[in-house]
Amino acid sequence: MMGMSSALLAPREAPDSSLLSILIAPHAQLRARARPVREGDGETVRALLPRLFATMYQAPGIGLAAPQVSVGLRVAVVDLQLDDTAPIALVNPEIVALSDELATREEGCLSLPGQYADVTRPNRVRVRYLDAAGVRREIEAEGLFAACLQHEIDHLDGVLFVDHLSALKRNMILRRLAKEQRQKPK
Ligand code: GNR
Ligand code: NI
Repeated sequence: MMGMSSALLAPREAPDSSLLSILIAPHAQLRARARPVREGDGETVRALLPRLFATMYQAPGIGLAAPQVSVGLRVAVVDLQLDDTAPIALVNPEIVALSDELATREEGCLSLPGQYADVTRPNRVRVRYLDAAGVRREIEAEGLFAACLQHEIDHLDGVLFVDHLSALKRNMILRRLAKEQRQKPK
């Protein structure tokens, strides 16, 4: 109905100014190596983390890395949004161990919207990082959680999930994405 902006004439929501815009491939900033967070970056990181979470939830996604929102720092957030999982902020994350056991699962990426492919990675991973308070932590993850951590840390190194595919599949996905972005200019 004309003028029926949302359920029961609720006021139109204001745009959320904390949302950051997500870069879409191929963008050079998605291929750059992010630099480590250092002491002087505390305020930048404190301001960035809530915006990364808000942007990830709005997307919606289960992870988001700073380079995807044009910030070249080694920062990412992950929230699988399942029953027994908690949101996690990762500053300067490092993979300290990977399992020999591999797992294949379908991945997507907010920087390659609408594109999905089966990616094979180690099924378990151990990651060392600083949390939002700057406390050094280590986590062990498996399954989807492990895939997501590897996917986010890849972003910090300029790597996208399609880089784990054959050149044929990678190019097919990148061409399809380019075509879809052309059809739907924003
Ligand atoms: O939302 C996302 N889903 C996902 C599924 C399987 C493996 C990794 C991911 S991460 C992705 C969000 C994203 O692009 N993070 O960088
Ligand atoms: Ni991604």
